Parts: sequence; C-alpha cells; structure tokens
Amino acid sequence: MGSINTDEICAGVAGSFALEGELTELISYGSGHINDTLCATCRLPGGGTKRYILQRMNDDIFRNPAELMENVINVTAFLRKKILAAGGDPERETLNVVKTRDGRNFLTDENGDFWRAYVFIEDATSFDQVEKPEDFYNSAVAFGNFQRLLSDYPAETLHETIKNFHNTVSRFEDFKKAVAQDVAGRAKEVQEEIRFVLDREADCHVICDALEKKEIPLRVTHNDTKLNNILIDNRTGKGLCVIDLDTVMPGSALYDYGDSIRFGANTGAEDEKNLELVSCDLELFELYTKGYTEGCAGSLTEREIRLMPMGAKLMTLECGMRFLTDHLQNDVYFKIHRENHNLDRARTQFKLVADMEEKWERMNEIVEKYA
Ligand code: ADP
Ligand code: GN1
Ligand code: MG
Repeated sequence: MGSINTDEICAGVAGSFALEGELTELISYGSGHINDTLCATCRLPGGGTKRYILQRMNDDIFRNPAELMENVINVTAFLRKKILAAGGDPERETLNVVKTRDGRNFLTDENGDFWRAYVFIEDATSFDQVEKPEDFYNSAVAFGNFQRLLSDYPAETLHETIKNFHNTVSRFEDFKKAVAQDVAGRAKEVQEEIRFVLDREADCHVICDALEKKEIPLRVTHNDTKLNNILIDNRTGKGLCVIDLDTVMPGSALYDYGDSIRFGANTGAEDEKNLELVSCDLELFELYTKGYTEGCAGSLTEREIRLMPMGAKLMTLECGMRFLTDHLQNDVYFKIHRENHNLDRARTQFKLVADMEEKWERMNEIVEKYA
C-alpha cells in the first residue's frame, strides 16, 4: 500500500460504490492506526448531503479481505435483527456496509488494494481520550452490550482475521524473535524496555492458560475496544455504535475489558512523551468496570470478574510489546506520524503496567465489588 492520493481516488474508487448523489468532497478522516479512512460527502439531488466512510483495508495485516468482509456483513446483519427486535435504529446502532455498484461487499482497485464503504453515522463522536467520565462509562455499557448481543452468534462461522491476535504467549515469542533479529539495529537503545517485557514472561500466560483450562469461557469478542472504536451519541451521550469490526473473533471478555482500560483509563494519551502524565486512573477504572459488568448483564463469570485487573494489565503489556516489536522491526505494522512514535507508545504502555502493579491491591478491591 502506498500513500493515499484523494483526488485520484475521488474519480475511481468512490464512483465504484453505490453512494447516493454526487461526490463533492473526500477527506482523510479519523485516527486509526491500521486502515486508511476517508470521509466522502455527496450532494443529494433533492438538496442536502449524505456522508460515507470509505476505507482502504490494510492488506498487509488483513490477508484475506473477502473473509474479513464476510465477518463484517454477517455480524452486522445479526446485530441488525437484535437491534430491530429491541426497537432500536439499525441505521445508527450498527455499521451499514455500502456495496459496490456491481453488488460486491468490497472493491479491488487497479493497484490491487481493497476498499469498502460504510454509511457515515452522523451526530455521534469517536473520542481519542476520555473528556467526560460518563462517556467512558457509557462506552463500557455499550461494549458490554455488544458482547451480550453476540453471545449466541455462531462463533464457528467467524473467520480468524488475524491469527493469535490476543495470544499473549505467541506475542511474547514474536517479541523475542524481533529482539534477536534486531533488523533495524534499534535493540541496543531500548534495553530497559526489552528487560521490562522479559521480566513479565510468566504474566503473559495467565489468560491463555485460563482459556485453555476452560476456567473462563471463549466468547465472540470485539478484540479492539479502544474508546475511538465506539461512537457516542451527541444527543443522548450514550454509546451508540461499536465500530471497527475487523477483529471480531472468538476471544475472552477480558481482552475487550482490558483493552478499553488500557486506552481509556490512561490519564495521558497513548503516545504521550511525558511519562509523568501517564497513569491508571482508578476512578475511570471503576467506572468502566461498573459499566462493562452492567452491559454484560450478569453474563460474566466470577472468575472472569476476578481476573479483570489481570485483563487490564495484560492487554496493556501486550500492546506495549506489540509497539516495541514494531519499533524493532522498523515500523511496519502501526502507522507512525513521527520518529520513534512506536517507541513512545510502548513506553506509555509500560508506564501504565508499572502503575497498575503499584495499584494492584486497590484494583482487586474494586473489581471484588462487582464479582
Ligand atoms: P482503523 O482500523 O484504522 O482504526 P476505524 O474503522 O476504526 O479504522 O475507523 C477510523 C475512524 O473513522 C474511527 O475511529 C471513527 O472516528 C471513524 N469512523 C469509522 N466508521 C465510521 C462510521 N460508520 N461513521 C462515522 N465515523 C466512522
Ligand atoms: C490498532 O485499528 P485501531 O487503530 O483501532 C490495533 C489494535 C491496537 C491499537 C493500539 C488490527 O487499533 O490491536 O490495540 O491499534 N488493531 C489491529 O492503539 O492491530
Ligand atoms: Mg479503529
């Protein structure tokens, strides 16, 4: 994938999707680390405008776009029925895929890149950081709800879009390989960070082992539950729509819970350079714990709840490990916007892990209230 030239795309790609009206604007959009996202505005014949999200899927990461889109189509169709049954609005409460003019779920352009389109969900916001605690609480309820709505989804029909996505043990092995290969010659500068990960090898096994021993259930999970992967309704303030469905796969509720804490309970940004600003806010931690258990409506087991602090710590450690791996591999996975961006991201994650370790007892006391 090269960089995006929106003018060229304007004529070709956007025109291939069954968008209503005439395309008037195409701009880069959002702050995701994986796909290239554009917002397309179309002028409608009868007046007014309609917007769409146009995405070039990252095919270095998602090797099989047909399977990925099959997951998205099936999961959103499943959610649509449940939303309708509950008297909700499926046009806003789930993603709606816009097909190509020849009826396909996605488009392959002349460069061999893969594109998809969604209806843009208006009057809703995706936050890159918690601005109001109640937004975080509401996102927790919505992610919990999402988990509950998919609890009877036929998991065996889902394609595994990224193998071993949250297998922290295999992530640890990948990390060690990246350190040994040191393709970018950066390992010598990050010895302290490497040590931080190596010292926590035993932790990496906890959730994998619990799943394997069936101490906690395998569920259909989102697997990428950071705050900017949910849209909050501008009018009601409630979590409206869970987006970024590329990694919906069988997993643990602790992945979803933990990843949200990693991102949203951080007092700093994911890429904050001043590590003094980075810590785990226990009030936000508690709010999310409350919201998520409420959203799951009693479906979480006691063991899952007791493992929540571990879920938060492990998802943070794993993500830091992934950022550091990418730094060691010359930034081939996550989009970067400055030098050492992945290293800065890794450092915030490790600072958060260390802070959680200091607050461990209090984190456990908090989740105990919800067990
Ligand atoms: P990535 O995988 O790169 O994170 P996302 O699917 O999360 O890509 O999309 C990036 C951003 O685009 C989101 O964080 C959100 O701000 C916005 N977005 C995505 N889909 C929609 C939609 N249907 N309506 C409105 N905004 C959207
Ligand atoms: C990526 O796609 P996005 O930006 O929502 C990544 C997540 C990481 C996250 C870190 C498919 O999420 O796993 O936790 O960055 N998604 C994928 O911010 O790897
Ligand atoms: Mg995203």
